[in-house]
Amino acid sequence: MFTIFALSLLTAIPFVSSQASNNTVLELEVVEANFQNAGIVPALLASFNPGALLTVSFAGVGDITPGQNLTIDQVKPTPQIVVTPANGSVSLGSVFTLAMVDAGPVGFDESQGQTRHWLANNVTLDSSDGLSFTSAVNITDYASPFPAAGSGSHRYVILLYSQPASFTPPANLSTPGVPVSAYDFNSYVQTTGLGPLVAGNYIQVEQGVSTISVSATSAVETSTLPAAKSLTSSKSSSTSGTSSAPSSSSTTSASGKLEASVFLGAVSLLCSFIL
Ligand SMILES: *[C@@H]1O[C@H](CO)[C@@H](O)[C@H](O)[C@H]1NC(C)=O
Ligand SMILES: *[C@@H]1O[C@H](CO)[C@@H](O)[C@H](O)[C@H]1NC(C)=O
Ligand SMILES: *[C@@H]1O[C@H](CO)[C@@H](O)[C@H](O)[C@H]1NC(C)=O
Ligand SMILES: *[C@@H]1O[C@H](CO)[C@@H](O)[C@H](O)[C@H]1NC(C)=O
Ligand SMILES: *[C@@H]1O[C@H](CO)[C@@H](O)[C@H](O)[C@H]1NC(C)=O
Ligand SMILES: CC(=O)N[C@H]1CO[C@H](CO)[C@@H](O)[C@@H]1O
Repeated sequence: MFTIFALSLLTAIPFVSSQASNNTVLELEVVEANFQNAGIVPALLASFNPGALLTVSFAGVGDITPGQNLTIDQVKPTPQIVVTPANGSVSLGSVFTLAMVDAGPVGFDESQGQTRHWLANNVTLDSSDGLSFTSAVNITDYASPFPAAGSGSHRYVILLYSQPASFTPPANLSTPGVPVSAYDFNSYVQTTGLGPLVAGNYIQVEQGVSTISVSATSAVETSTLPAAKSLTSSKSSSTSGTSSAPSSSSTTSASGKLEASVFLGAVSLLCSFIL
């Protein structure tokens, strides 16, 4: 048993070094799997196939993992956001709309829309592909999450859309300083002509003890994602036993990322041991 495992690790060695420089592909798959797992797809987004990673960083917290649970204090500062294309073929564009919406807890009835916590048009990129708001139209300034106590773990989804030249905002969302309110996010995207969706990420914030019941959650198994599997693509036997793609609702991405690095760490450790 161990021999087979060790042999499969040996065959995986050539893939390990290339993986180190291509974490973006695996990280994108982790984001996509978490969007599925948390029901963001299909409840908020019909589909989610981003060409880039949206790295969201809060002062005092650092880069978040998709779906990370944060406190209301941790999310008070406006986050810094950086966009990383999956590969050299992805063209990001130059003008964007950034939106953050409260999509409620998993299973929330979104038929009445979502709460607008941040909406900026004419966002651009700085020389490091960080979002720049210098010439942005800040429709709704970043309003830090503050979900009602006992209302469950809310999903705050941050999305970056390409903003075409034909973009036309609705009259009541066309000037800066519109306060937080509910709106039909998908209708906004469709009627204004935004798209495609470039990148996205999300956080979870909860206050108090939830008085609602949410559907059962299961962790995203990072090692089952295609980019992680390509690490071990030359062995087919040992992956077949693991559960396939993520199943239903919610998130454990912090551990997902951890699993990935633990997995890679274990591979390199064993490799150095074997060699
Ligand atoms: C680049 O990344 C995009 C988005 O993940 C993917 O659709 C495309 O196939 C990739 N292209 C290449 C050449 O790897
Ligand atoms: C828009 O808001 C950002 C903070 O999110 C701020 O840095 C920027 O100066 C604002 N842009 C304009 C044009 O007011
Ligand atoms: C926003 O950008 C568009 C071009 O994409 C431009 O036509 C428009 O004037 C800009 N709005 C402001 C307020 O700068
Ligand atoms: C903007 O107007 C539409 C109707 O045209 C309304 O449904 C929507 O709630 C309004 N949004 C805001 C933010 O006032
Ligand atoms: C985040 O909080 C939710 C609800 O409290 C919980 O179900 C989930 O396991 C937490 N996720 C992580 C990654 O800690
Ligand atoms: C081996 C491989 O796929 N390398 C890619 C890693 O990602 C960069 C972009 O970040 C690509 O340019 C490489 O081709």
